[in-house]
Amino acid sequence: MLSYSMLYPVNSDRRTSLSLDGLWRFRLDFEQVSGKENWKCGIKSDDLIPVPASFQDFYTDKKIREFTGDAWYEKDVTVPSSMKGSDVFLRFGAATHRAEVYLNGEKVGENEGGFLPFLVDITEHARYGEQNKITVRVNNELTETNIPCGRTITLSDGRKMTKPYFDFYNYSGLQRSVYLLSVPKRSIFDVDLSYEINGRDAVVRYSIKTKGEGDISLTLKDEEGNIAGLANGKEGCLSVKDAHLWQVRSAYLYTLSIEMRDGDSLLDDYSMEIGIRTVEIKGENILINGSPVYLKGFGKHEDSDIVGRGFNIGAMKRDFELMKWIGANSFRTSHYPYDETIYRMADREGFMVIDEVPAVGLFESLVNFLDAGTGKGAKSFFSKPTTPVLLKSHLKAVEEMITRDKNHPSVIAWSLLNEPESTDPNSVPYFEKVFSLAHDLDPEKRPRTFAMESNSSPSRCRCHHLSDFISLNRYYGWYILGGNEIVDAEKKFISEMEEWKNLNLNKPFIFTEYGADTLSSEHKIPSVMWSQEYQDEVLQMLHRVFDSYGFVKGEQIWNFADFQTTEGLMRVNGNKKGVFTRQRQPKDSAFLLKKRWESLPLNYKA
Ligand code: CKX
Repeated sequence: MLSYSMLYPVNSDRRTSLSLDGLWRFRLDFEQVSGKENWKCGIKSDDLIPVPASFQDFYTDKKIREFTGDAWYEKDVTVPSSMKGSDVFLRFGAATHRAEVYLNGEKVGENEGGFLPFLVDITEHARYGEQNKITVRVNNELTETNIPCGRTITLSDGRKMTKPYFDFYNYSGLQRSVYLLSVPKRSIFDVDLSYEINGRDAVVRYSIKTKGEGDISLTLKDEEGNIAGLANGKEGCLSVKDAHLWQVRSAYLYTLSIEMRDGDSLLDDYSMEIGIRTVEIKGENILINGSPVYLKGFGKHEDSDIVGRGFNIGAMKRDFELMKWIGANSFRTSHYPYDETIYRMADREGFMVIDEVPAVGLFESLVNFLDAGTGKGAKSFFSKPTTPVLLKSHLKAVEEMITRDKNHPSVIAWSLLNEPESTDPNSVPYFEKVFSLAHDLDPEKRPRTFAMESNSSPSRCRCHHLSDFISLNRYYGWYILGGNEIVDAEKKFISEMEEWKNLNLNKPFIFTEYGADTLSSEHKIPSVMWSQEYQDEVLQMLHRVFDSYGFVKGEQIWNFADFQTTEGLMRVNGNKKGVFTRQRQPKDSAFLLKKRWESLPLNYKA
């Protein structure tokens, strides 16, 4: 169990969540002098930077953009004296990839893992009613012992540089919101929920973990504010008559309010929106509320101009509007869990989310998109002396992701790795541990999967038996036999699909990636690779194959929008497989997909 509560920060009668977003002082430790100069007591900088944001794209100096090492952030904050007597925390939504936190020069916490929240307990360290100096050292080096994987080299001029084993830019910094929280000493710590639908009625099973003892009561209210269920005690059921179910693209959210009391006195109160729905896999079908669904949508990134991977609430809103316009109903949080606001929006808009842990780059290659796309380059990633340390970080991220996201109705599945080297015999015990932890932690026992690249073929992949549904990332017509050879790409694709079919897995398949790099500036008849006409041709070819296999129960194109990557010969200022540009305007393929997705019913191929 985690040492701190992952509950989303809220304000209530007994809880205060103060946002510390805004401008922080900022300094990069180019000369690695922060220790000698004692920056933990003060970074001595006038440079102000926005939080949340990645630091890279604000500056005009390439040495800053490509900086690898320690980035220091600092802010002076008054901790209100009204917080005295409560437990007081600093909550970081994400510090990429590791952080040390100091309060008034004293180390108060640290964390490794750049895409999930962590809390630092400052109850005994804060000066109440006075200004406190928060100083954070954020390190963005990549290693093979933390996810996502990569390595860090040193250039001839002494500067460090990251070499990701993944295809997105190594944006870093304080990329999500920071809060100052006060939580009662005896408090609600965690909430587990699961659902059962019986005809028109539903049962919400719950289990509440608390810190300290107290009497628990629960009230469930519908969207009109009417009481839909009441219960007492730490564990039990709420019976809901005539339940409004959370449905795909037609969400219904109840508000669950939890109170913890000691006699008449209110110790803690916490409210959250929940959706009543079930998720299960039956044979080749994915069922939501017992009915088969077909997934249409995207692999995405948190990526936008200027703020990089920093949570961008405007881009988020635009993305949901575009996903609705195009007829999508789902997305995968490739390749890391996203900001919590995005799941809250998905809950409200009725999108299905495949939630992915940041386990990407578990395949040693600096051009992983080429090696993985074509089936070359596998070594023995899970047989290294460092593998046990990597596994520990991976399990930690799985625990944090599931604890954080388990109560979102939008989350219908866990993706536990992206394009790992599942051909290595040692991948099997590694995967078994990851898959079994996810099962143990999820009160709803949602389906688990991992996204497989071309090396993970029907005959070579050793781990697909662990997946509840099979997720394929396939690039026929792009990395494999692109351009004029597309006719052979289709044949090769069909022959792989026939191999899968012959395995009789009796599981649903989803294409979690497919597509082609496309420049929004390029049009050409007849088509050439990189032109918009070619992107359409590839999609038409792939859709033909998807449509001819009944067990294919979803398609999530790569990618929603063009995104930033490490620079290189194969990347024109980023990966251009977006259906939308990075500025969120449509390429031609957006209209092709809109026509297709609006015509495919939710229960397509049921
Ligand atoms: N899949 C064959 C992982 C994504 C990449 C995508 C690409 C690869 C392809 C692997 O993170 O961006 O190359 O476009």
